[in-house]
Amino acid sequence: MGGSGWCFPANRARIPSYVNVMAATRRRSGRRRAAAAIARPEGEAAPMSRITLDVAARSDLGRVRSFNEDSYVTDAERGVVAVADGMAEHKGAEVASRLATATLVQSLLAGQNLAPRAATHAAFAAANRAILERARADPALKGMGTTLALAWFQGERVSIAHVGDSRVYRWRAGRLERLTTDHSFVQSQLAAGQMTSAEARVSRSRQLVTRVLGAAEQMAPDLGEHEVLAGDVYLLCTDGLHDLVEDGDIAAALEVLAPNLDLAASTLVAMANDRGGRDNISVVVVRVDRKREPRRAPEPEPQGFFGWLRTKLGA
Ligand SMILES: [Mn+2]
Repeated sequence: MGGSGWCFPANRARIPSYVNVMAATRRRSGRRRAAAAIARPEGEAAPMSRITLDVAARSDLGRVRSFNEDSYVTDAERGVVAVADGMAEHKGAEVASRLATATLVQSLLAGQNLAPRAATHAAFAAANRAILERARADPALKGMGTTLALAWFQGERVSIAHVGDSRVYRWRAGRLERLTTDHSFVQSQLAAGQMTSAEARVSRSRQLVTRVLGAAEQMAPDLGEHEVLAGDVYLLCTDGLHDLVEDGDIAAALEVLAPNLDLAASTLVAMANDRGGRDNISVVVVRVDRKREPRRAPEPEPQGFFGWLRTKLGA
């Protein structure tokens, strides 16, 4: 891991001051730390959860917009984190993104006895349905929609699913990897060789999303399953971040700031604002650690003369 070895508990144990700083940070911020809940199909033995998740999140208006239409949800206890970026023909963008994240979590919890893939599919379908139904009930909200990106940690696996151009990145061993492919016009142009990445970065069509929840009766997410390793950092973000902050800068920020997730999250937001803050900026960062072994109870102090004698004799 080179200079980033501090992610591993073995190294961390040698830097007690760091542990104390982290504990203090955690108390101040109320950041959630929890063992990832394990949802397995019935009959399948649940492995011991050996990992813990640290989660921090920020959602920021940016410097141009008047409303924040992004939403996020973090449930470290159950291993669920998600971001959503709402959009609307008239109004309701923030309604769509909030409905999506809330329905997603509810549905995942209801589907705990399903396999992760099926549960994730059902949860995205439920979110899509909830948005369509709300729009039908309130014509002012007609045409609202949202992106949705999910990371669902189950023991040593994570399910990644998304619709739209909100992204999930994984930072592992000094390397940043994008785990999602944008459903966007620019991405389709890139894939078809119609556009270079330099052109894509400045294209006026960067905001065009080609798949959103709330646009059609059927809206399936892209799904992926990945192994989770201690030391991994996952970043979920809306385009307010990745449109303005390049992957190299995201990687650098995570490399340096992963030990302090709150600082990592607020720094990423600050970087996007420094580059113009053209859109709402939402980030969720999740660090995976190995669960610490419970400390053994200290040996009782030797009592009385015989106890004293035993310490002298080294028995
Ligand atoms: Mn956006």
